[in-house]
Amino acid sequence: MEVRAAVAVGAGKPLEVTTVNLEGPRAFEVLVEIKATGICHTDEFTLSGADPEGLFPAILGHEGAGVVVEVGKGVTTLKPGDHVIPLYTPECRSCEYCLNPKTNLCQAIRSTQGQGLMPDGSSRFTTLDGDPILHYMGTSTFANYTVVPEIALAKINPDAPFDKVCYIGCGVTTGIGAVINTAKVEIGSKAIVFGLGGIGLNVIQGLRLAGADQIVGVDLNPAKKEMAERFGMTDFVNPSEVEGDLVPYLVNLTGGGGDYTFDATGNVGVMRTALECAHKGWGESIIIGVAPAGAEIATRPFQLVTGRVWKGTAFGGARGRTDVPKIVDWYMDGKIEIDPMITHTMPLEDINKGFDLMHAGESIRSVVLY
Ligand code: NAD
Ligand code: AHE
Ligand code: ZN
Repeated sequence: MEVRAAVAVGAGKPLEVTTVNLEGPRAFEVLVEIKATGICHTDEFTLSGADPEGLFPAILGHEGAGVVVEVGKGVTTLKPGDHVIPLYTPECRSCEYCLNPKTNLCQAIRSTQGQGLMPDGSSRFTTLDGDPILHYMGTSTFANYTVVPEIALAKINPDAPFDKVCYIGCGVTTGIGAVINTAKVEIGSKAIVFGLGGIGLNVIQGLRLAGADQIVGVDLNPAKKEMAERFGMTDFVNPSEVEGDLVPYLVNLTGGGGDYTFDATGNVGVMRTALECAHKGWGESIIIGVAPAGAEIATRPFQLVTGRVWKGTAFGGARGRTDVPKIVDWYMDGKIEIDPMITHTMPLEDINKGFDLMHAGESIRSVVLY
């Protein structure tokens, strides 16, 4: 079938909105009509050329929600009409990783997914001339129809609004999950969050949910302060206004350091600061941000010898088919908020404006409505 898609044709180039061919679902695959998709900083990271796994031409997008249109042979858990959120971290429930409660990193299809291919090693997308176009993160939600493996779809409450819950496909789950699943923050904790964008705000919302007492937000953009306060931030720090080293300033502000600190910037210098302002003896620092190809983190080993812990998290440690429907229900029950964070919406034709707003620091989440 012919579908509308925003194609990433090369690193640093604007997406090209055009009509492409999409082949129907093969065995264990599902055709999904995407109704809405968020634009995450990771899409920008890959489009910029900073992603070591970035391939072109490809259809990016990994924060979508939609409806099942057709299922391939062997699909047993989904049927046409089901409402779904595509998962860039699938959940096969049978690989060594899924069977280990210590991780959410299902590896059943990771190698083909990283090559922009479906699990059988081929792509469903081609140009109208028949040239292949690659998938991205197994989801390719910057198209109004996409094909996704059955194990990479979470079935959700059919009453949930697509234009809001698409954000649970990455940002909401990553931020809240980093607090609940990865850090396992206790009531009364003190926390420091670096980067108050689409992910950091959800870390803040997760910290409030977990009962943290002090939630310090750090961002170079003062325009992020107001929204972060709305979601539970107790103290705002703009590093450009701090005289001297940021680490002792934050250690002093938290009375010894954060019990938990989070990087949601992707900047390796910030990751070091986040680790070093974690409390001596027990502070844990969680890396969420994705750093460019070739970037490395560094600190004095003494920081770890003296009890700080450095951790990372992908998709907030969530097992998508199990956890995403629950997070959708939390939204429907009013336990978490999403609507104010979706600051801009646009049709697919204007998707590049969403990237411009992100670059300008003017949006939290832009959502494309099909
Ligand atoms: P965003 O652009 O919405 O927000 C980033 C924020 O960081 C902005 O508010 C910006 O002003 C701030 N910032 C940048 N440099 C800073 C600095 N030096 N000090 C303080 N603040 C700074 O991006 P996002 O969508 O929230 O994504 C944040 C990061 O998380 C990205 O690196 C993204 O790729 C990554 N991410 C990781 C996962 C995961 O599973 N690990 C999931 C989603 C996103
Ligand atoms: N491909 C990059 C890494 C990108 C990355 O870390 N992706 C996160 C999700 S970011 C969502 O916005 C992730 O889930 N990583 C685990 C995985 O298996 O990809 C690189 O550096 O090669
Ligand atoms: Zn993302």
